[in-house]
Amino acid sequence: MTLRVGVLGYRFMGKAHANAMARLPMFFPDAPDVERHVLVGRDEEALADAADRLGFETTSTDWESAIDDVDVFYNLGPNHVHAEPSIAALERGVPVLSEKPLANDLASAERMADAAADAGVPTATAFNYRYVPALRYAKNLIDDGELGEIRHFRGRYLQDWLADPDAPWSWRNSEEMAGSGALGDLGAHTIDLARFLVGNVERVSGHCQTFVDERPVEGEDETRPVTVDDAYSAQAELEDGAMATFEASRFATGHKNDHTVEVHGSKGSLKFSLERMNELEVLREDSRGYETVLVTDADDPYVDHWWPPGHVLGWEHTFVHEDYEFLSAVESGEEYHPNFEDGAAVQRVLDAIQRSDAEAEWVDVA
Ligand code: SOE
Repeated sequence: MTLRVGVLGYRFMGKAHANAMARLPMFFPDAPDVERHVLVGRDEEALADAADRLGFETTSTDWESAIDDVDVFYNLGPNHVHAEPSIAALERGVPVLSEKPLANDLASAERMADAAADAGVPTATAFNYRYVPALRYAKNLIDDGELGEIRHFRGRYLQDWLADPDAPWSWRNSEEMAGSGALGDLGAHTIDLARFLVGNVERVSGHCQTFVDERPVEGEDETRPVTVDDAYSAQAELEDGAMATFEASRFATGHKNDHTVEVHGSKGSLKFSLERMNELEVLREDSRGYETVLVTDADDPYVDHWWPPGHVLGWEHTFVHEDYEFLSAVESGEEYHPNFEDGAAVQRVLDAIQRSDAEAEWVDVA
């Protein structure tokens, strides 16, 4: 059976997922047969061009009719567009992948998770960094007890694309549309990795900061207010008593897409950097220092689908792994993680950090 996929959104994430689907037949021969069936958007001319470039059969400017014509729906729109089309698709029994964060506010995320539970079909929240082979390898080390009792998780996601005050306004600067800034855009990834590698976040103390409070509108002679954070930091307690620190910024000059994770346990530690995404620094019990493991051996996660040892992978491969696993779950009907409940769990932490910042005190995660 061919899975007809409908995709809402055709810019950055549209290209990442269309590329991933195109790679499946060549590198994952046991993946479901997938047709990039309909591309959904508003601008008919831009949509037609995108459909041609991204390999879609048809286009539609009406998501409600599109979801009646597909076997899987990918919602890659801005955060405030995640809830309504995804819930409508789920009510029709159509599995949904939503880009992260799950929504622009907690209530919408909870409605999406409830709709997913009611529908009983696979859902995905697109936390693609779970699919970095080195982070899968890290999870296996932790789950096998190689690090002992986990005491610390430290996650940091630094970018600098808004350090220029003249960088134009976008939906990512709007609380109404995005829900938050660096916190939800970048922090959602790091908080999900904390859940993936160590455990749930139980309470937080957070700080959100906006450095530039209005930005020029591209092509217009006007500015719009920035109503979200440009950066955040938080300290947290994870289940089983581990301590966590989280940080993200869009103003970290010199850092382009610098996502780092460190975990310290009673028997060992590990360090990961997205800028060296094929490597994991590992400190094992009784060793004098960290060793650099190049996670590209044939028996390392996903590597056997690609190239011989040392022929490194890139950022886009995480989407291939993610779409392979999700679309395989859609075909088999098996449960998939990270799903909408995982997305809602991250949204509860985002909400708690915003409440803590507003109340200037520690806050339990709902
Ligand atoms: C923000 O610049 C961004 O594109 C995020 O939205 C993505 O989730 C992240 O993977 C890369 O940076």
